Parts: sequence; structure tokens; C-alpha cells
Amino acid sequence: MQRRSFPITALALALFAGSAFAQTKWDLPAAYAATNFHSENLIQFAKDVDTATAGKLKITVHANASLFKANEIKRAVQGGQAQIGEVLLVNFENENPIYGTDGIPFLATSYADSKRLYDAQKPVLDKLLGAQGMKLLFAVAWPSQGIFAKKEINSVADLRGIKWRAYSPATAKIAELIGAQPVTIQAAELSQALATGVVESYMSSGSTGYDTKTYESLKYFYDTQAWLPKNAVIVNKKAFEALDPATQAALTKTAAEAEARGWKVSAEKDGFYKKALGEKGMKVVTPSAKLMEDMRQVGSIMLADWQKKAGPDGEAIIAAYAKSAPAAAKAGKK
Ligand code: PCA
Repeated sequence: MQRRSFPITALALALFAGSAFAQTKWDLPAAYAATNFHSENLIQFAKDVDTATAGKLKITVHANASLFKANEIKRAVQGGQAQIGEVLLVNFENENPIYGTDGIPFLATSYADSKRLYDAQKPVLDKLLGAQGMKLLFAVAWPSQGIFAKKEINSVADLRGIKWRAYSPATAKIAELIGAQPVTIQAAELSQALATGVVESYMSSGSTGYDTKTYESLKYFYDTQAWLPKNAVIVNKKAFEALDPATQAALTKTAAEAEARGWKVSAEKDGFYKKALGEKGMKVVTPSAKLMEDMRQVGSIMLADWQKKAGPDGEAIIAAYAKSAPAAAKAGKK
């Protein structure tokens, strides 16, 4: 390589020494495809942060688990290897049940209910992440979770013994409860696992089915609408505190905008994904009453287990969630 030397000008010196132009660079590891709606939202967020801070804070998004695997991102942010990152909260349920709140089947099955559940979960989540040296910036729900399957299924008995991809402790627990064989695989490696037959079935959103081209391997999507797990963008507290107050405020404001935008896009794309799966040759099916009944039973076992593990914090979340239900829904439940 040719070596070139640049004259060090007074301006360059001022830039190096001066705080007026101090620029902070952050890496944001994320686990999903660059074309996924969450990743696109992160890229927009990074762009907006750049604008809002007049270039003082530069965030580089590393999608598709290219910097850290999905379940390593939280620890990377905690340890400061990455200043900021996007995690799937339910991945960390074994660390603390509160992280698994939004992975309990049939607790919240619509966007409106998931938003209320998030509001109920948030104070505890803030406390928990705070105690671990991190801070929650924003969270966005995935579309609702259904069952991808190779063959027709009319009850959970039809899933017995099959190779079941799990992405979280709860989805592995479902496999256990229905007698399937769980294998934990992150989304970035799912296409490969499907193509090689390591996976015959799994629960996730139409979004992940679409991103991973699941329709090339599996022919059915049972639209159980079981739960809407959330991706959360978390930041290392020390890294956040090292920013000047104006940059902190710009970051927080931009995060709130990204959260609102993310929920909106998720809801808008939910229908698009299912339609697209159908167009790619998949059968998008309303589950039979029996299959739903079986899955609801799985859900009630998991809710009871979770409540036992989550203790008073869990109780507070469930109570706040119930309290925020619209009057009509409350009356209907009686
Ligand atoms: N997609 C992610 C998690 C939830 C979802 O819809 C996945 O399957 O890994």
C-alpha cells in the first residue's frame, strides 16, 4: 500500500483536542436479518440519532447475529463489548422469569393487549436491567406466534416426536409439554437447519417464516396467535452516562419515536407476512378447535409455572395487566 502523509493542520488538531466535535461511536449488535422489520427500524433509529445529535453519536447496526449470537448480545452490552444492542427479552427467562413475561402463551395475543402487558412489565424490567448496569431504550413486539409444520396437524398429538426448533426457554418448554424434541436454533441459522432437516416444526411469527424462507421446507402455518414476544434495545449504563446531557436527551427521544414506529410497522406487516407465505405456496390455516384447546392447556400450565417462579414481581405485573384491561374485556371474563 502506498503511504501518504497528511499535514496536520490547526483545524485537525482542534478536532482531536476539542470537545466541540467529540464524536462517540457505538456498535449495535442485532440478531435478525438486515431486511427484517426490526433491523430496518434499528437502521432508521441510528440514522435519526445521527441527525438528532448533529453527528455526535454514530451507531452502527450489525444485523443477522454477525457480531454476537442472539443469546450473547445481552451479556455483551452488560460487559461493554457493545455499548448498545437488540435482544429478544424472552431469551433470558432462565436468568429471571420477568424477561419471559411476553413469552407466556395466550396471556396477551393482540397488539393492544401486548402493549398493555409491556406497560405492566416495564417498571420491573427497568429495575432489573438497571441492577445489571443497563438501561432499556425501547421495545417492539414481533407479530403473533403460530406453528410451522411439515404435515397437517389437528391436535398437539400430531406433533409428538418431531424435531422442534426452539428460540427461547419457553418454546423449548412447549416442546417438552407436547412431547416434541426441542433443539435451540437462533433465527440466523434457521434456514440452514430447515434445509438440512434438523428442524421439522417450530413456533414463531409469519415474519420469521418469511425471512427464513420456511415455505421452501414446511408447508403449513397454523395461525394460533399465541403470544407476541418483544425485541428490546438496551444500552450499557456507563456508556449512556458518558454522553453529554443533550445527546442523552436526543437518544431517549429518538428511542421513543423508534418504539412507536416499530409497533405500528409490526402490526401493519403481520397481515402482509401471512399473505406472502400463502403466495409462496404455504397453507396458512386457522387451527382446529382441538388444536387450540390443546395449546391453551399448554399455555395455562406455563402461566402457572411462571407465576410460581416470578413471585411478587410477577404478581404485580399480572395485576397491573388485568387492571388496565378495557371494561368490556373485564366484564366478558367474569
Ligand atoms: N421471531 C424470532 C423470535 C420471535 C419471532 O417471531 C425467532 O423466531 O427467532
